[in-house]
Amino acid sequence: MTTTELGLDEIYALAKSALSAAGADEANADAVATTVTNAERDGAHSHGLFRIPGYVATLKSGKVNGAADPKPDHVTPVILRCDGQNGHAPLALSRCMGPLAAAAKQYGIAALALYRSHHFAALWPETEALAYEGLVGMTCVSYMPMVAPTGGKSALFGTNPISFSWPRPGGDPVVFDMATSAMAKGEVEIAARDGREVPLGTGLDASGELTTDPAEIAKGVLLPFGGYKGSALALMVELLAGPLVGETFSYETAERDNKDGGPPQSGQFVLAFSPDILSGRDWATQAEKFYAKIDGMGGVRLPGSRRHKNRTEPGPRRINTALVEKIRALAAE
Ligand code: NDP
Ligand code: PYC
Repeated sequence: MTTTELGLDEIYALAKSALSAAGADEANADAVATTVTNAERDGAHSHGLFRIPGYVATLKSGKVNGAADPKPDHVTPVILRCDGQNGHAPLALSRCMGPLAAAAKQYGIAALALYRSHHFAALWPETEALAYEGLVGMTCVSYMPMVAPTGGKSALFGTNPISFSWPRPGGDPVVFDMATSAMAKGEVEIAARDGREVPLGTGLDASGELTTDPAEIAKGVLLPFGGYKGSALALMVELLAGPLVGETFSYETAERDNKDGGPPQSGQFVLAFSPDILSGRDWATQAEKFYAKIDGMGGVRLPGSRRHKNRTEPGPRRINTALVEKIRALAAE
């Protein structure tokens, strides 16, 4: 793969210019470009610049409102609902996380229901934002059908990621962020682009047979991770990010989508809780002892630590050259 070196400021400017050229206003272009830049900063390439052509497609097709002005609405002191106004999710989320954290700090627990929103990113920005406020965070989002429930051979679930974060006073949180499919669709697409095989068990080809060829999986379906256990978690995400927040199941999402290749209208559920209020003891010291045990085991690492290490790298990031050229062309339109 040929790559081009770009600094984080160049990544941000490139992403923002393509979004602006497609009609996003300053606030929306800034929010999406920031999310994309932070993904590249952390080495989360499948949800960085790789997503810009899809974001742009939704602006051009008119599916997404590039001038959305979403604001959280307190339904109760601890329940926030936010109408995403059919914008891309990053602006709504950046405006909701502060009020959600404030409610959880005051009352011990708070939840956000985001609807009429278009999520195309990783989920750790949401849970990490809560953890840096000293809160435990959880979130999930559904998508469009790509994953066969265990026992089936046709797609019903989205890749339905779940993220969880735990705060570490004075340090980076412990955070996992994972698709409930054996592999995120973005990772499968990048493997296909780069000519790499994927592990057996990732997905089925169009005839329902296991394959390691990501291009064949694209014609078939992904499988849940961990068999029926991952399938149950994917089902949970369908419910939490669908009916619970006033949105659709992935199959319903796909039925109304215009198939422009970018993120569909969908829902997101975010939960924040305060260990200070819930625990009644020194939860942070207790958790640190647990992490020390994990670190002492050898060969084991905490989830999130790879990204946090990447984050400290000051230099430019290496981006697929064809992708850079494609986004430059979009920015020039
Ligand atoms: P990965 O399988 O790469 O990683 C999942 C989690 O496991 C990460 O938190 C990762 O931490 C951790 N991890 C990986 N390897 C180890 C290890 N050896 N030891 C301990 N922890 C480990 O992620 P996925 O491919 O499942 O998902 C990639 C991204 O795709 C996610 O950010 C997800 O939100 C996004 N996504 C978004 C969707 C959407 O609809 N918006 C849909 C599906 C996925 P670390 O990061 O430190 O490696
Ligand atoms: O990687 O599965 C994925 C994905 C879907 C939507 C955004 N990312």
